Amino acid sequence: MTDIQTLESAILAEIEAATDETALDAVRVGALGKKGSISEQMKTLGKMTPEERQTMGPLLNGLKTKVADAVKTRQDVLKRAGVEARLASERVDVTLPGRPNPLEKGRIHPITQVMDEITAIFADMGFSVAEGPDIETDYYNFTALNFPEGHPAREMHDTFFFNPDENGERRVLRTHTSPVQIRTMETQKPPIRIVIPGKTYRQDSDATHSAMFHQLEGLVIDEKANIANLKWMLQEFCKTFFEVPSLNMRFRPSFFPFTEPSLEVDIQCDRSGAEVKLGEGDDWMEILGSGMVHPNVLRAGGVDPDVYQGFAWGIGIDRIAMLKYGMPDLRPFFEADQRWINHYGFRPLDMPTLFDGLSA
Ligand code: 2NL
Repeated sequence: MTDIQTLESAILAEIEAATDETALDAVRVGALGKKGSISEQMKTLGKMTPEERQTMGPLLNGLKTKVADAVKTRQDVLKRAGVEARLASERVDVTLPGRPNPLEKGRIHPITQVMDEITAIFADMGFSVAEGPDIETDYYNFTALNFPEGHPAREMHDTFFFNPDENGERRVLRTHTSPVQIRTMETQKPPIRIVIPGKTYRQDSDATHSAMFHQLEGLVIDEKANIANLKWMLQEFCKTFFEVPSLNMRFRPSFFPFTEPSLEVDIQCDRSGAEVKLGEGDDWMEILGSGMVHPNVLRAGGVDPDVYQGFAWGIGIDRIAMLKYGMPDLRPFFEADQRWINHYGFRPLDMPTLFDGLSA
């Protein structure tokens, strides 16, 4: 008698103490399962006298029912508590304003847009895109590009120099993307047709110059690459990029250490109105630099100048972005002002392609 009462209060206490459904089920199995405490008691009925059995049988059955009922009641409580907890944790304020889809609200920076436009044009001409590190060695930034040691051109670039390392070598923030061309020549056999978009750094900044700016360079190397190819290709590029059907160009002799001969390229424009019009008028605007790759540069890249020749060019991205999209000031490019990017930015899914239009 007391045994059964003790067992009953022990089991009922365990049921009350169970704080989740798994714990409760363990209690149930511990009492009513095959080897549970109540089932063990049931097994003793067979060895009892008929009188004992007559009192113990109903008592144990009653206990069984009571425990089963208590488990069920506790289960309902725990289930409801679980639902309440979930409702509380997953509560949603349906009166909050909806979040705009990032694809609708986000904007592509004009620099990224212009880089994508230019790479789309050159990809169509069979070029691939190459990239390299922003931090370069003095060798890749200058020496391999035919800048003699101590030549003033090294200082002309207003280079950001790092402190010299233990070997006395000083690394630099690349002043142009040309080191990538040297690295490519070292690892790829001609013919080579690459464009290199990327960040470049020079220590001069004012209203029209930022210490970090963007350049896109191109390189073609094969056995017959020549100035006629260069001129045609740049003309096709300018017409496609500025989205004009025809465009006069002017090639002026210039100097870069890494090209010989070197040419600066102007495009026809009209500045008589409020805004500059390209492809009409009788004025000129400088747009890019180019030339035939200097034999010393080919040699530095492991290319034999007696077998191969090449041409290269470089364009300042930031400036032609301002020109194409009528942005009068360079400084907001890097100010992360939402109002500016909302005004001048591009929709993320409108990828520039030659068949859909570059700036659709
Ligand atoms: C400019 C002029 C230029 C190059 C860049 C180049 C690279 C190698 C060899 C030869 Cl590895 N040339 N690049 C050539 C001519 C001009 O850039 O005014 N850029 C904004």
